[in-house]
Amino acid sequence: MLIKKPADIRSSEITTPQIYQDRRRFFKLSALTGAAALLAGTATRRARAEGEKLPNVQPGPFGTNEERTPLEDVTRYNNFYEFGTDKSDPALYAHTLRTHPWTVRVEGHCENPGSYALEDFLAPHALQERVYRLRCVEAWSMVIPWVGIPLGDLLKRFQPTSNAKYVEFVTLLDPEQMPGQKSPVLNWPYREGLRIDEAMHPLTLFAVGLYGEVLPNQNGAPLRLVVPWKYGFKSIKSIVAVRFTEEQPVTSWAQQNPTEYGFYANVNPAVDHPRWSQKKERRIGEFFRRETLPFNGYADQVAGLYSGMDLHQYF
Ligand SMILES: Nc1nc2c(c(=O)[nH]1)N[C@H]1C(S)=C(S)[C@@H](COP(=O)(O)O)O[C@H]1N2
Ligand SMILES: [Mo]
Repeated sequence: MLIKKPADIRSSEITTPQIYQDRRRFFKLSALTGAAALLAGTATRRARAEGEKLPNVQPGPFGTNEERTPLEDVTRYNNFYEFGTDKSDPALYAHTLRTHPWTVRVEGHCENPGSYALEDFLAPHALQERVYRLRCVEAWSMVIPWVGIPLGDLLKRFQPTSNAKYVEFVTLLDPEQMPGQKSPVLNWPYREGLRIDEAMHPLTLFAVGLYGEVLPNQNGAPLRLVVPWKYGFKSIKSIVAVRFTEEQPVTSWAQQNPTEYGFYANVNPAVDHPRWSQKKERRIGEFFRRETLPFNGYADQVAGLYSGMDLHQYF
């Protein structure tokens, strides 16, 4: 028997017509608006392809004016273990990922759970550009102009209840599209999580593009998280589920090696990784190493989230 995988099914197919109507009303959509209209060609609902220009992107807050990492490096030096563990693997192999149609499941403690076609999930938010530093736990960094939507604005529409203390994110599980999942380097699917206040913080972004264009597959198309004050592994790619939870979610790297990777993973030059220092980093494309800044340079915005916490214990 041939069974469609969730990723192949549009929300209009999985829900009854009545529920679908209600959902359209919930999203106040008479036609595609906002991000959805920009991601799809408005008239046709055809998905914009990888690398296509995203129109009407407005500059957003919190940007850095540091020199941007060239597009070639942003798209050819990646961590995306679903396509291999070498930095060059994702650019070579991520083309097997089908990013359209794409469904996002919203689950757990919220008033509006359900499976949403990506277009409906993103509508009606406007797209912003945010130039953020991304600091990998392996002590390299980049400056990337993301295009996306503040995660908090998006999550509010699903009305998390007071039991929602954390948000869990899950990557697609499909070893045919993601051949790296055939080897047990991680406990698939890749999972990440944030405390609800971290998820709602205005710096936290759901990205759908970079350099003004639709997100390349190797960078986590069609939807990836960007949390610029945390090590890169928190910024989970190709997300298919968002779950509001009461308990702290189990996250892939913390599960794989709890002594080396913590749940919080805030960039912190004062807390070394057990196998290397975190005091400095190599900005991709530069020769001399730079000092790593607390919270990756976003301390003014986010240090308050952790006041009173021992960041050596909660690393
Ligand atoms: N699903 C998934 N998300 C992931 C990863 C991964 O292997 N799988 N790698 C993480 C790590 S370690 C980093 S540093 C960033 C890299 O993002 P970039 O390749 O867009 O620079 O993605 C993060 N998100
Ligand atoms: Mo990373």
